[in-house]
Amino acid sequence: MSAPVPPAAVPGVRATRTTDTHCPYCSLQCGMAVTAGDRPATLVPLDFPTNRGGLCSKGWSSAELLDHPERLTRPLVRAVAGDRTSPLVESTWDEALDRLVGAIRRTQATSGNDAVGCFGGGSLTNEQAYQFGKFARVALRTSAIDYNGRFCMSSAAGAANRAFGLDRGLPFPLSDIAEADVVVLVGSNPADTMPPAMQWFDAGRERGAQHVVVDPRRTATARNASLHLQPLPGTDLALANGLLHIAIAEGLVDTDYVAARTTGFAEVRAGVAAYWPDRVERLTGVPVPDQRRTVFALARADKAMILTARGAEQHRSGTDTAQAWINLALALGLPGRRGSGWGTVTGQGNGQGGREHGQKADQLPGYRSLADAAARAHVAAVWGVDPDDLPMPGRSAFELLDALGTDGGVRTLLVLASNVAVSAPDARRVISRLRDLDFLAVSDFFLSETAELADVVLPSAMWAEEDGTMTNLEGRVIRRRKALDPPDGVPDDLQLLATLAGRLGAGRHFSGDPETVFEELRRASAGGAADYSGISYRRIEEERGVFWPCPADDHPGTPRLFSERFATPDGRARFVRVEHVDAHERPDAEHPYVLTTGRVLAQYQSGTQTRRTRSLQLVAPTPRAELHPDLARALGIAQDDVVELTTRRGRARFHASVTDTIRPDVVFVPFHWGGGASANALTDAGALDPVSGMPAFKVCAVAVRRVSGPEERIPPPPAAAQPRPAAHRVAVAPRAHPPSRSTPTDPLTRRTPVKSTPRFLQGVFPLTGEGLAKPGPIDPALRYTVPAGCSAQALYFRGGNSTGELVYVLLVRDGEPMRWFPIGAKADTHVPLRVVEDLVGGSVVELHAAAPEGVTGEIVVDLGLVEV
Ligand SMILES: Nc1nc2c(c(=O)[nH]1)N[C@H]1C(S)=C(S)[C@@H](COP(=O)(O)OP(=O)(O)OC[C@H]3O[C@@H](n4cnc5c(=O)[nH]c(N)nc54)[C@H](O)[C@@H]3O)O[C@H]1N2
Ligand SMILES: Nc1nc2c(c(=O)[nH]1)N[C@H]1C(S)=C(S)[C@@H](COP(=O)(O)OP(=O)(O)OC[C@H]3O[C@@H](n4cnc5c(=O)[nH]c(N)nc54)[C@H](O)[C@@H]3O)O[C@H]1N2
Ligand code: SF4
Ligand SMILES: [Mo]
Repeated sequence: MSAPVPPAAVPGVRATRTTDTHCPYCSLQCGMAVTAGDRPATLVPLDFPTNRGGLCSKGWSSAELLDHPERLTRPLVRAVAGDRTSPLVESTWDEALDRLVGAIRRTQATSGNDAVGCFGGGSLTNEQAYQFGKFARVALRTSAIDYNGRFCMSSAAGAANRAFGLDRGLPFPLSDIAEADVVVLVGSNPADTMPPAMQWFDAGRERGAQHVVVDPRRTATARNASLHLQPLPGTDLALANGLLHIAIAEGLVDTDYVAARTTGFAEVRAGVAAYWPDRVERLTGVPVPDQRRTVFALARADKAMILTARGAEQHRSGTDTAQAWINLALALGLPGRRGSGWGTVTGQGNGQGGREHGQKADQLPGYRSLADAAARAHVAAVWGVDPDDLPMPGRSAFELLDALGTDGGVRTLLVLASNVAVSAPDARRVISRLRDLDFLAVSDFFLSETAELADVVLPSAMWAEEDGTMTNLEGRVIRRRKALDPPDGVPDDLQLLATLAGRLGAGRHFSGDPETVFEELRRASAGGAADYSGISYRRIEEERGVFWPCPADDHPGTPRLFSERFATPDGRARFVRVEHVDAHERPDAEHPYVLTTGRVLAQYQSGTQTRRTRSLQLVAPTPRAELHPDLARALGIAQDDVVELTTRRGRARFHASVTDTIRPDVVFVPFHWGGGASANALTDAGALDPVSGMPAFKVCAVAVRRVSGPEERIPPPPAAAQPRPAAHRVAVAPRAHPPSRSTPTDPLTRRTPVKSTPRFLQGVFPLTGEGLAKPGPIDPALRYTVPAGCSAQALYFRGGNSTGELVYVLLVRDGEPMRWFPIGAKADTHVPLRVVEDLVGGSVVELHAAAPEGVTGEIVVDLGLVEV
């Protein structure tokens, strides 16, 4: 679906081309149209069924990185081969690949095939992930391959496989959320992690739906909900068992459904008998009346859903926790009913497809098991190899990383699309393991913290420069389309693997052409749980994505699963009895608080990309630790002070963000930074989930101390990781009219090629109150006029209040207040704004404030807008 625009009449001006594709970042895979040609690429959102014309600030700014000055365009090797203290220098492809292939051969000759390992990622396309799994088993003949999804989706996947016989994150389209009368979100913060998805929740609430959010923080998602349960991290399993206890006691169980569609209820019923409400309140901190309201809401609703995400799942009992919520959903008869059920909100762009086609240590394509003889025979036949030559399952991600450089562990490692030096638990231990390797090769488009440690760094094409398929959070297989060429000579990961396989003597088994590889993936997945055999590039084009399983060309695909039967041998879903266990690390005198980690809106994952995105850096420039005002007061910490967090693994520093949205006994930090502010310098890898291998990212014991005032700088990560502003670009194209809302059937109306420019109204200003009912302009600088012919959208508002009183900031359009933002005494606020609200050309936007009469202090404001 590319629309070449005819060359302009002006001599010397080449054609531009607009291509429909999807955002590179999260699993929502928002549709966007990228225009490229004789000028820097620009983008506009598309009206795709998941985002319906919305994008978050990460999506809007994603094209900024395509020609970022720090983009890697040539391979890097060590100036002195074998000496990782010598600098990385540019080399030819021949030199870089010679060194990598030489290392692979040496390692395998001296230490065996399994001493060469592969580590992949959920941002790779299906074709790349599939080819990486095949590359490990066929070209390297190693069992050592796993990927970063182990840190992400593995617990939910383990539970879904156990309960339903199938792991597809959402067993229904996203739009079903709008139909549900009750939605319970457990450890999920889509208002920050998938903002455009909020329109489905908003639509539900507008119809009167009730939403319950279970999160130790009152997040932007929780603030919109009708009920917020604020448990201690790591106690979600006890809460779910407690809710089921109440459901049984109150006669709310759907006994017909349980009898007809499930097995194992008696055992679970006996198990939850011990989770009486008072005990659950003691374990979790969730008051009994709130427990009861939640169960009654779920049970009485016509349509009800339970969605879990990383907050519930990234624990050493993450699989059992997801199962506990599935047990509750089953007892209430929800899965398989339209507009109802349990689902997990997949995270990475291809977090779904990436976990289906063989990047996992124990897996073959189509979600087949590597240990299963029939599966080995099927896949080996497609690959044209002997099934006996396929290795057996290897170690899970952290186990693989923790054995690097040891006897019996991997000695030469190839990393594609993961930055484990920042994102793996106990990251400093992982960094030291990476240093123990004989040889490390990393493919990335920037010099990530992991790439900095490598012997060879291989540049890769970026999302808009490659073709392939992705599978979004709904299980919808979609097309990533190439909108422009990569920098000269830079391959995508599919081509890289094909080239490497050729050098290893296995070239005949591999192709660098995405559609050829997809055709093979179809055959390899045929008959498997994730069956793609009926899906083709053509069908994806024509049908705007196809939901798997799709076992035949004439099969319509499966938007909704389980309506008739579950994917287990007997067709019934399985209840599994699960028990609460205390977090492996309990607070004590030395480490008295609970640390949890997660995400902020304007940064993505290990930050390699978003920390380099200028407009996002302005929004979330520094890593901040959230602390409750009571805790801050007790420790003498003020807003923005530098604080040091210490756990049994290590220390890291953050600016304090004092906010009453968090439990007083919990500290939250984002994991998007490395160096001195590495959240994963603090987390523990000592307790992995026994089923999924998931580390306990979401809970450990921590001590907090004030280091200095806000002026102190946090020790920066190494120089190469520092974001540098992108070169300023001038749009050559004439400004087109702004995108307007269009119907879902009309994807073309949003394709106008325009440039999007971030705009900010921000700064620190003195404030003198004249009464809460008497707002006034804060400062003349906080005024912005949308240029004629353009439109703007407000993306977020952040504000901080140094006074001891509640103040309001108002977003004013043409003299009329549009939105009020309350900011508590000495508190701050962060409000994502609906990205779909358009401000038309000529509108004047201002920020005003109101404070009680006579109150003085300072106010920090930051309004992010995007102008298109
Ligand atoms: N802006 C942004 N968006 C992203 C990403 C990103 O890095 N940045 N990453 C993408 C990826 S890969 C993923 S996996 C998703 C993750 O998406 P989410 O799961 O929504 O994100 P998190 O912030 O990891 O965790 C969600 C919430 O869990 C809460 N939480 C912490 N501990 C507990 C607990 O023990 N119990 C409960 N009930 N809640 C707890 C946190 O306070 C947090 O608000 O986001 C995707 N989208
Ligand atoms: N403390 C804590 N740690 C966590 C989490 C948490 O909540 N708390 N969440 C975990 C979760 S859910 C996840 S998903 C992981 C993610 O952690 P990572 O695996 O580190 O994921 P990314 O940061 O997306 O890393 C991707 C890297 O690959 C590059 N890249 C992206 N796309 C491509 C591509 O197509 N090809 C190539 N060659 N390179 C590419 C990027 O530039 C980046 O450097 O972090 C986990 N770590
Ligand atoms: S929610 Fe944001 S990051 Fe996720 S796909 Fe959409 S625009 Fe990209
Ligand atoms: Mo993730």
